[in-house]
Amino acid sequence: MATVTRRYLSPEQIGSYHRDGYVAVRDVIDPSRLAELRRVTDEFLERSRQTRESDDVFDLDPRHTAEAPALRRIKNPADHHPVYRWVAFESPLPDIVGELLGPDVKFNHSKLNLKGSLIGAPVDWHQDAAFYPHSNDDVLAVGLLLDDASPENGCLAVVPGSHRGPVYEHDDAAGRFAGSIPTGDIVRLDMASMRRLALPAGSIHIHHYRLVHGSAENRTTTERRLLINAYASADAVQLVPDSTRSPLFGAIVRGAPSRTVRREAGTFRMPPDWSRGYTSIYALQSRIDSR
Ligand SMILES: O=C(O)CCC(=O)C(=O)O
Repeated sequence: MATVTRRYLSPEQIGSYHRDGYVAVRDVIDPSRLAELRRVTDEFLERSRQTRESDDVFDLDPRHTAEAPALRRIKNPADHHPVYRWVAFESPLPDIVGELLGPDVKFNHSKLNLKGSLIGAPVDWHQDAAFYPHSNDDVLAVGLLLDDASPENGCLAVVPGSHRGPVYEHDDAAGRFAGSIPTGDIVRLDMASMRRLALPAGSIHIHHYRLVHGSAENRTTTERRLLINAYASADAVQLVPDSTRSPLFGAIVRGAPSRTVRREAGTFRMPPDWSRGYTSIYALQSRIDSR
């Protein structure tokens, strides 16, 4: 059986991922690659000026204009530029994920969330598992910080240990999937233990896909950009159709494909079928009227 060589994570970091549902690692990407990622992301922002409506590449804030672009997400960035693809497949990220889930790891999806200066794009409390449930829980997301992230500019916030609790329904008062956990369930969580992951650019945070997490708006005059790549153990099978429509969905990033499916994830609500088109978490959450 293949084994995993541990080069990046200490036993303490691996233990804290399993106990708390998240772990942060500093200085994962070197400054020159980081500069390239920022430059390429600036180019996408420039390109978004020519776009009026969200499409397969850009998810636009309703305030977006050509003069003042308000791009809140680049969809499937690994499909659109070699440097984003490098992060997803060649950088230390897949090796680090292999140390947590390995040795056989597959790619799920990528997205680049942008919180422009004073624009915001807050993300309500949610669990990724509610969006793309799998047959087992060896599924996680890695956020690479392109800018220093702080509580003021909307760094990721997590509820430690919540990955060991239920996967909550993410519905609005009318029973429609709304992409966020209702307040009635949030108040039952240990919100006093909530942590805001303030970290320098080039760091990553990794969160378990059942972990409750979210982020506040950006109240500063600088940007907060977060490149997220999600991965799964090769024997975790997604229980809903792929909504990204990316050719990279399910590609093996480390090790080998699995000939078996591991089932151990328990019971939770199925999300809607987005196989013919997914908007974004921002669009879903903005529909919330009352709870
Ligand atoms: O960009 C963020 O702060 C969090 C994003 C997030 O949790 C998501 O897109 O699922």
